[in-house]
Amino acid sequence: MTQSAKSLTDQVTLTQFIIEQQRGLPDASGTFTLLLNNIVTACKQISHRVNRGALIGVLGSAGSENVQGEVQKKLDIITNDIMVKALDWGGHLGGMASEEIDDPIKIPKQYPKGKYLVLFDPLDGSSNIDINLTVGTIFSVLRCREGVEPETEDFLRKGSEQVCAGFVLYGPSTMLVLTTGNGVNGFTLDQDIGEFILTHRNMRIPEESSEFAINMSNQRFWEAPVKRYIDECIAGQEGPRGKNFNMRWVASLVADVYRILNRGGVFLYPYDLRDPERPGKLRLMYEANPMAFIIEQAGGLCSTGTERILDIKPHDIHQRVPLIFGSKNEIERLISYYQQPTDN
Ligand code: AFP
Repeated sequence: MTQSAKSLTDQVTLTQFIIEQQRGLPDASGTFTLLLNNIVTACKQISHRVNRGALIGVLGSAGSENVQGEVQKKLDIITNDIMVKALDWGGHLGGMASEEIDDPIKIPKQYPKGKYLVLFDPLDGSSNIDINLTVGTIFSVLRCREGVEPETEDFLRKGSEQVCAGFVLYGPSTMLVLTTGNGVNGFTLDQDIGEFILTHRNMRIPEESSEFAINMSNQRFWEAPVKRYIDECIAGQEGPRGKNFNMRWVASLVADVYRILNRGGVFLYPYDLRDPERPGKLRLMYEANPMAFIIEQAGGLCSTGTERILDIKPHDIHQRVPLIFGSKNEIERLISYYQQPTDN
């Protein structure tokens, strides 16, 4: 057998990986594997649409706003429908919640209900879609009380209760990054055979780094700890950190998270004083919680600056939070700045 033929037969598919992981669990019934399979099928369909772009007329605005008051892209609506249609019939879910939809989505009466809840952002970073930058789907899985019709309250659970979180990145290649609470693994979609293949086993975020990601245009609204941290980075070798830093900002959370998982760094979308009523930009249930689960499982830290993201008790399914995460040593430093008295 040639070397390349041998390595092809050694490839581990996502399904094989999940089944092998679940085999070790005494209560595993296979339901979770089937649920994940449906999520992945939806993401493959989304990958196809995103990839075809202008050729199939899916780019541009839909002329509507979502529950957050944000302009919806056609693909926001299409990808939301794909997720719902792929998941509602399977019998694995008690209900779903989408960043694009006001209230939780009920399972149609004709289908059986199951023991999980799924929350998703069907197309994160969608304002980048028309300029052909990386976008993604983010999802979070919680357990559902069996035999109940879940209400909004049933979704309002701390991130630490998630049983699985993941995201699919539609970039130069389509990648799935996944955790079930036992480390983080990355899979690349082999378009020829339509399977996700394990390519990045046990991803770990380097503890040290010298790269930061923040939307600098908000600088004048930042609180003192963030100003101090970024000022010190920018001061470089001559400043208190004694080394030069680099900056990156894709404005697509999935892409920024993926970079940090691979080469370290920090991401900051902190609380800012633009609108004191608005606690942050990113959404707890659809963005912060799943990413926090992944980041912590890869050895990083994820916080609001004053509280661990996974410990937040949600009060609203669409609530926003400040979000700070990345390499452990850098995030610990920034959290320590929040703990010191400041002038504002
Ligand atoms: P969109 O989905 O509206 O493009 O927002 C993307 C996002 O929620 C997240 O993916 C980015 O990290 C962040 O917003 C970018 O925010 P700015 O537009 O303020 O840079």
